[in-house]
Amino acid sequence: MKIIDGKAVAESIKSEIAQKVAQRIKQGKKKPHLAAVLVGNDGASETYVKSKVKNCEKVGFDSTLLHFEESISEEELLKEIKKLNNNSAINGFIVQLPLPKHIDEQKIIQAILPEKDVDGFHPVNVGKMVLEIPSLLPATPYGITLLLKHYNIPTEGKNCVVIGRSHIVGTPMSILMSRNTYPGNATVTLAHSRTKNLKEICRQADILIAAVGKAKLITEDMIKDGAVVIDVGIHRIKDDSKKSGYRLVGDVDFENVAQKCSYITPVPGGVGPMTITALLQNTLTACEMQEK
Ligand code: BQF
Repeated sequence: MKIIDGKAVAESIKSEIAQKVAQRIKQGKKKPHLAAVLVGNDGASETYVKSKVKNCEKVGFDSTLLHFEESISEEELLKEIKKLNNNSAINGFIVQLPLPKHIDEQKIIQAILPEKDVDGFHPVNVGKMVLEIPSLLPATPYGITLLLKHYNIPTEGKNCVVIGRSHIVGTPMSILMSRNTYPGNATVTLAHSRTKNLKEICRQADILIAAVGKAKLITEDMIKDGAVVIDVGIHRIKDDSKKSGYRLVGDVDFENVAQKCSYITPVPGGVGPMTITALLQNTLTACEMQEK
């Protein structure tokens, strides 16, 4: 069994991005510039956004954090999105999800200029992904493809089971694994909350990608011997022995599942860091595309 070191792969790709930025500076080009929009005061969201901004600094990007009160109206937020669309100094921006209930997420996502949509959530980018036209890919699924590539994990003709059909992870992941390229060419099953016989379906998986949103739901009895297990879950479990007061666990019961796997991603340090790196890569790509 091999533990996939997402943190190390993320660092290595980030150093490549940093080199490309240094090269750009030498050629008299601008630094890529990412903006992040944060609404309200959710602790986890604040942590994620701060980490994104910090990672921009690490690779030499410019970054801007726009923090609005929970009470901002949909109309005001749409105005802010338009400003970012029209600001040629900003190459890409994200709106941290989830948004407060009084704001329609789809309306916000659709207001983002597709060329600046570095989260890859806009319908134009989703459509391009489906049609295999080069586009900005959703960060978490994109990050997972970078991990599979880095470890040279075969995917062609494999049974891939994706659990969870969110628009952010499960749905795009199932599309990427079905595409006629590497990584891809897998036979994909998309399981979800209405799926019957989840255990039997999972046991067929050569590659199991868990994005369920339930801590330790995936147990060893659901795993085929030698499977590749990618854990997208991230749950805070109260732990008074930690400085933060919590520890992180995934959707997979790591201790027991790991025994049966050929490869497995840990939580933390698996998919999470790759999500951030994929976002940085998208920002560089957006910047380069805008120069053409
Ligand atoms: C790690 C996210 C749920 C809902 C909205 C590194 C991150 C997490 C873990 C991170 C996530 C999860 C992000 C680790 C961004 C991934 O070391 O294991 C990084 O920052 N993520 C997000 O922006 O929004 C979310 C999960």
